[in-house]
Amino acid sequence: MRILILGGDGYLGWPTAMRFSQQGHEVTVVDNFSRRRWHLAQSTDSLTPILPLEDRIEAWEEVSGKRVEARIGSIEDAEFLDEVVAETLPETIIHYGEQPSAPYSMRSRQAAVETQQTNVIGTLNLLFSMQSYVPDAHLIKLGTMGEYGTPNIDIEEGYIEIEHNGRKDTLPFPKLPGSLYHCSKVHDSTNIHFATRIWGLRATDLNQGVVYGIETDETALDPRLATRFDYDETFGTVLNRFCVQAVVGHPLTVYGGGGQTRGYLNIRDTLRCVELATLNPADRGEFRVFNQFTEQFTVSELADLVAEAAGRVGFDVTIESFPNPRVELEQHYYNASNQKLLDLGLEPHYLGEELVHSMLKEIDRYRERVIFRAITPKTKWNPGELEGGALSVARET
Ligand code: NAD
Ligand code: USQ
Repeated sequence: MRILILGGDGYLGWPTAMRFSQQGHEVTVVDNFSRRRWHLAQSTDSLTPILPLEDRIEAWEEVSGKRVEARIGSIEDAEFLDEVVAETLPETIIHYGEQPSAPYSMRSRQAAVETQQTNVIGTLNLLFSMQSYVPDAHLIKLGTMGEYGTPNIDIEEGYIEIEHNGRKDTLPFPKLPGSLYHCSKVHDSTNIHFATRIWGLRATDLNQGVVYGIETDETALDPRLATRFDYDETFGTVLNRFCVQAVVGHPLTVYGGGGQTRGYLNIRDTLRCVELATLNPADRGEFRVFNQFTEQFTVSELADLVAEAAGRVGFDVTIESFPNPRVELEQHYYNASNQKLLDLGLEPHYLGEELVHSMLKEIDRYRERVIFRAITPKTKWNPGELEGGALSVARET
């Protein structure tokens, strides 16, 4: 199959490219290296040393005998994207190519605008390129569980049957995004749904939970194939951060009460879910939504799990409650459905001590690279609380 992976230099995109290439698919990746630039701008870096894309591709060819093609440019650039799509004629497009951090989107007006410009306009451009050149291709778009927020009812997979004033309909599940990044994903979903209804495109929105993990089958083949692994307050996700904190002796940074519940999954399961969606495409005109996570945890449960597992292998771990920099519920109902990917054959890698131990071992190899000052939470959701008051939000911080 011809597969185009947008954001193929990223945490999830690079391992996905290797996986599909390993299976014999024709893979082209697109990236504009914005994620690398955002780190450079804030003087942070991936814990794992990552090679430049071309070097990764060469190393992969050497190890596997398979070639991944790369096109460098932004998906916000319509001319560039049209050219890539028209030349590669993908049957499946896997779209990871967005600004993925909630804190980044909340740090300033400029960062919020950049996030929505990158994400919403990039995806809108893609829909036009698909309509023009590959209307039959299957779009697999990485969305987020955070589109739904934390409503006081069970969360369904994309749609809910509603009865109102004696009439019934099945409608998109209500959205309560918790950051301007999460809002961009809601806007994307609306635009993609529109393109399936009006133009007859086919799409799967993977509403993914928080991903953790440092290794996949392919990255483990050679250190040169490592994917990025971030632990800083902007780009690191919570379990990856806790594991790094445990290794370097930083208190585990539980925000507020720690009762915030989210869906989580291992990076290996991300790859399998994307593969299952690829092998079982949506129909023409269908906007299919899968909730892509395997387990639910509170932040405190994750901290306890990491502290206990790390303690057993000799790390001295403390847990600290930090004033919550975000505006979010710290105690709430959370019960989300995730049946559809299980029905397609997903066999989850559940989080347990063994998995945490393997992460700690890998992280320990790179402990000298950890930048301590990048760990403490700084980005606040409420502008009024920022130093200098609301006016300071209008400027880049
Ligand atoms: P990432 O930042 O590592 O990967 C995204 C890649 O896209 C980066 O390499 C970046 O340079 C590239 N990119 C961004 N804007 C681009 C543009 N305009 N043109 C071309 N390339 C562009 O992030 P990730 O963690 O791999 O996440 C991938 C996707 O999955 C994102 O859409 C994210 O919102 C979503 N997601 C991630 C998680 C998670 O926990 N990592 C969870 C749920 C959803
Ligand atoms: N949290 C802490 N301590 C930390 C970091 C986070 O307590 O050191 C808490 C946060 O307050 C939040 C929860 O952990 O309640 C998850 O935070 P996160 O930073 O791990 O995840 P989030 O900001 O939600 O974003 C991540 C990815 C994003 C993806 C999203 C899936 O960066 O790309 O969309 O997870 S979801 O959470 O389901 O929306």
